[in-house]
Amino acid sequence: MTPTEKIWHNGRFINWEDAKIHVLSHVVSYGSSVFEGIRCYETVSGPAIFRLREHVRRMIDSAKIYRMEDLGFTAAELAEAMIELVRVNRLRSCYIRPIVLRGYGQIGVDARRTPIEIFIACWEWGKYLGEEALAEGVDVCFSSWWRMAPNTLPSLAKAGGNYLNSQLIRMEANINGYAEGLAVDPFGYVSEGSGENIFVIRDGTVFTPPLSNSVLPGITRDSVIRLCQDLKIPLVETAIPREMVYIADEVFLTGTAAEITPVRSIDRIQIGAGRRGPITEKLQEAFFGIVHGTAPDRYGWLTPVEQPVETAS
Ligand code: PPE
Repeated sequence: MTPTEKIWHNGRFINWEDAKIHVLSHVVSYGSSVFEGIRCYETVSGPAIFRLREHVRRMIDSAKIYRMEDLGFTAAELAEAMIELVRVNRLRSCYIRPIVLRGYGQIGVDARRTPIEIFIACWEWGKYLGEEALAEGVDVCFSSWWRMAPNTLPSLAKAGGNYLNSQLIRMEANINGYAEGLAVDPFGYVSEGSGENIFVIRDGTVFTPPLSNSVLPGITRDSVIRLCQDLKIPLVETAIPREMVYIADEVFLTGTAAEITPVRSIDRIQIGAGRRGPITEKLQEAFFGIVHGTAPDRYGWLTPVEQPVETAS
């Protein structure tokens, strides 16, 4: 990761290397953080942040689930901070990572009296599952680990602690030579990847697990559902048995980092023709058209970032 100049902390910009917390901050022992991952794309008319409002909303929702009810900043202020951050770091495209955490002040599990701190960083981030992934597809496996059971760790919250489960899934997959691991939920239904939602296509219909299968309510997932509706591609949100993915015509993963990544094999079983399928390609085209500004922003998904005008000295 190449450091950028500034990180936003509780309302002001500090230097990248000064963005530090005390080792006894609540988050270090107990994983008490919620966060987001947001992409800012270089478009034909300058940098623009993808679905900023929805990401800020999900972060506030995640915080509320963990009883962080007063963040000290409104949604509009947090969104403005992110736009400003991209601007001060003079980036044309980047990944934005806001983190809300329980800081230093009280020890013990009850978190209510720890101070809440907010950091927002950004950096340039390339292709998540490898350069070739978007065109060629990736090889994935089912993990021996499952996603969290309902009433254990809430999957609708994008909380730091949930990524302990993701780490187990991702490391196992990578060690065994796969690009990513998929997990089932505690009832054996397909849930999601360690950092992506999943879509399965058969006979022209797109299937994706509903939120009750322990999935993160992905914003890319929501975008793909919207694109399917508009492209008149039938889409069904339903519980998916594991074996259904093996006999699919196409499978793809969605996420801010992974964007829309085709899957060419699962557990070494070839999916469809073993490369990106036609519906996946059509959805990619629609998605990348909007985020790169070559197609109209029909849904108001982009927030432009005005870059500072370079003045000659
Ligand atoms: N499920 C999980 C578990 C998940 O982490 C992500 C995002 C998604 C689904 C897709 O959500 P969305 O980004 O809103 O479409 N994973 C982020 C973390 C990546 C990382 O390695 O860190 C991301 O894609 O930014």
